[in-house]
Amino acid sequence: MYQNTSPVTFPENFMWGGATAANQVEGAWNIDGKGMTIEDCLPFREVGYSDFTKQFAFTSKDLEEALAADENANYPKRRGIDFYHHYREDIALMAEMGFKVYRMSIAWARIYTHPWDEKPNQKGLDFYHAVFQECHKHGIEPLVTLSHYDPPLDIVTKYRGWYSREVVDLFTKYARTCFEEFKGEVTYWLTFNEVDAMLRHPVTSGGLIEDQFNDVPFETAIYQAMHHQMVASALAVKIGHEVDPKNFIGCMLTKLEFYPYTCRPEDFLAAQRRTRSIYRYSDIQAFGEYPLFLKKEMEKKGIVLKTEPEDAQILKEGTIDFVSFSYYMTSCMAGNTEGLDMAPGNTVNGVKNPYLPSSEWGWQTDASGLRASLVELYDRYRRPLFVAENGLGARDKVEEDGSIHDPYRADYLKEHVRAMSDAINEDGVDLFGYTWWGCIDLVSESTREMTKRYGFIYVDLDDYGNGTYSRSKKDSFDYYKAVIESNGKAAE
Ligand code: BGP
Repeated sequence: MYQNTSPVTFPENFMWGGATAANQVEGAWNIDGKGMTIEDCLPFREVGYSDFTKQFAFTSKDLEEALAADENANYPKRRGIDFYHHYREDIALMAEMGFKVYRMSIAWARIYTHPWDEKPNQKGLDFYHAVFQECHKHGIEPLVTLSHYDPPLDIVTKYRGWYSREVVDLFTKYARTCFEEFKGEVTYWLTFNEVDAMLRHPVTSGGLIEDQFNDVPFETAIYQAMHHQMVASALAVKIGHEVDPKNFIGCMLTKLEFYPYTCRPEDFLAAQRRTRSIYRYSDIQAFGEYPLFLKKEMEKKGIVLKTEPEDAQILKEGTIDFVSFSYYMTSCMAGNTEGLDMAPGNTVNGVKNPYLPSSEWGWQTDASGLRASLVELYDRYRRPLFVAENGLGARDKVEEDGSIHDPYRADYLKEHVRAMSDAINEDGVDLFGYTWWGCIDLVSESTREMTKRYGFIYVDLDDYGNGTYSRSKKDSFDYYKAVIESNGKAAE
């Protein structure tokens, strides 16, 4: 258990809240003009969690099957938790916990049925207006991610995902529509969720299906697609600032903390190398240019990017205002991993740390790692920080009277709140908000299951779509409420 080293206190206007993503909650995948996304095509697979490559494997054949599937086929993202029809109730529950901020994402394919359409889909715009108005009614500030893993399917089939330069224009058109349309309703924005993730799962982040790339090495296609996202992100930041100078726009990276497995120098170097690799793309978003170590990495791999003469200027002009990140766990790195136990994460493996507990899904929970991450990020970027995701996926048991006792979730929260407080008060980190991931149960990104639950709010739905979709409060609901009410003090 993380022991705080000074009293738990937070700045007066600290933004407490929770986070979700459109593709994991909305459902309503094919109504009111929503176009299909790649997420709608990901089937539920009974392959467990330890080998994420099996979960993320996706071929053109899988796509064909998805397109031919009837309504009995199990594509969990198509139903989500039906937030589309429950958002009023859900936001009211968030308000009851005292949320100051709700991090959510907009589904590009709901705003443009086809990304090349000239006009946006009015029903999609109406839906998000209604959601934002509902938030404001309760005094909740929306924090909106423009792209949280759900490239429109048209992008995949017509352009081979973000590999094609045309997608930059389509995305910036969509971004402009959002900034203009929701001006005054949204001021906190993120461009791409876990911006580094395309290197780990190119399908959901970039819409890249490996077997469609016979003319170019797949790795090159990934780096090329990343370049396009960087240009698109910078352009979106610029447009956002032009449309409303009040807009405060951040990047979002997967903050993974890696410890050296032993004090062997080669283990330290392995950990340092791995840690540095997570900054490849947020460095571009923060500093406006490719870091030298990324250029070297591409050079070594023989990757030559296709760029446009204006790209360098675009990257320079579109740097972000704040840095947000997801943080779940830490793991270890070793110079030589032979014979060592590996610990699974959602999409990242490392050597298992013998000093840390693991969640039921094998993620090694570690509040000290959050404190370390905050320090590292602040020292690197000198920008305000925001914890956009943090949480514990666990199996919950519903008692006969309907109650759900989840002390493990409250404990996880308590420790991480303590660690944030120390980072602010002792380490001098500028942190202005925290959104618990999956504040309401939702479909897992890596395994597409409902069994792994993050929420303070329980949703009656299983991995196969059985259930009433009804919402109920877990014990942790009251605990988070107390934490927010006391501005963190309840975690002391
Ligand atoms: C992050 C993603 C989220 C979310 C979370 C938990 O990587 O940004 O979308 O799902 O991880 O992961 P999982 O759902 O696989 O448990």
